[in-house]
Amino acid sequence: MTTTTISVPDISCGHCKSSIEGAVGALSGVSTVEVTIDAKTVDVSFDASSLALDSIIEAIEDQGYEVAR
Ligand SMILES: [Cu+2]
Repeated sequence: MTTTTISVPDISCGHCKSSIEGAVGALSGVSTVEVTIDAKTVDVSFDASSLALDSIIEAIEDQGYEVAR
């Protein structure tokens, strides 16, 4: 299992948290996802053999957020 922290500067409220956690959590291969609103980060644990980090980033971007790469 791979754990990574993705920085998403646009995160500002509980709506951001639920939409990002919902989108990333729906990806097959994701074990856990937690958005920390104050830190504007997304902590993700996922199976890197079945899911690429880019796919996680795309899922966040599809929700309308820019990811700091
Ligand atoms: Cu928000």
